[in-house]
Amino acid sequence: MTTNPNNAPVPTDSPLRPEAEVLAEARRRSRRSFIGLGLAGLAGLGTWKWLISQPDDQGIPHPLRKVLDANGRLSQAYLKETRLAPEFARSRAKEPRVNGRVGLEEALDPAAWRLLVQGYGSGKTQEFTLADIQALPKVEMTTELKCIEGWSIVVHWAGARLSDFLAKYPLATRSGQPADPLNPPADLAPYVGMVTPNEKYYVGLDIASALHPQTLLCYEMNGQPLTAAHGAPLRLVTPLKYGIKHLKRIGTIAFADARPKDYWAELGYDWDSGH
Ligand SMILES: Nc1nc2c(c(=O)[nH]1)N[C@H]1C(S)=C(S)[C@@H](COP(=O)(O)O)O[C@H]1N2
Ligand SMILES: [Mo]
Repeated sequence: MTTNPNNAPVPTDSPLRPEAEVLAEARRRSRRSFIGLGLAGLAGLGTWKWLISQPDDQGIPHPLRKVLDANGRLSQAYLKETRLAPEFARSRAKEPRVNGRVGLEEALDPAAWRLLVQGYGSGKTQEFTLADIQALPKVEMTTELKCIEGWSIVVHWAGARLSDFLAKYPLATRSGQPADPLNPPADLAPYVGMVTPNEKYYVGLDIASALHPQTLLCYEMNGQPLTAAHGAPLRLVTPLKYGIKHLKRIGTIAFADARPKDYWAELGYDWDSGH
């Protein structure tokens, strides 16, 4: 591919790795994390001994193959994600480069901005102001922003947990029950999609990733309100996933039964894009 919508122009200090190579690595990484998740879940059910006694299928114990095939469904079944992205001393935080401006083409008036959330049950759209998000418990974390291009940077973020938002405003369930990540109701939406106000950049997340304690609706970066280029007034930060999922300038959040469309997945990257 010769075009690079993620980051044009390509900075000379950071050679862009060929996409095929990045893609292959992303696939290897995601396969590894599926295995980890599958083992954790099955061991929890006490089936580990049974599992390893089963005949191999291409070098992988037979039931594990099924786990790999069912990875998406499996991750939804285990909302208790025990893995956390590493956190760092705040003094290590740096200003990230601006990377990716798709969906940020027009100027935006922060006072006029509203977060639109389409309820899973009702299908109706509810509006929120930035003050509504800032009224939720403020969570700060210093985590690594990793880009699929091969660079990463430590950033201090502040915002509200998406899980706190969805506990207070129960828009992710058909019944209107709060979305509790530790005891999720059966009618919880399996997927979340987010798009910029102009709908040019969009990401999809499985609900387990959306309710993960480090998945934040962020309004501050390194102690300052987000700048327009970094996604003001509100962006997604989800440090177990690559930067491509960290949608800047959230316009609408909606819930879905199938994987929502995802900008970089359409260009061939791994839909989950975890690391
Ligand atoms: N709206 C929008 N959000 C986006 C992108 C984009 O092109 N448009 N690029 C993503 C990518 S690839 C990365 S690495 C991060 C970079 O965030 P930063 O610009 O704050 O460093 O934003 C992500 N969010
Ligand atoms: Mo990126």
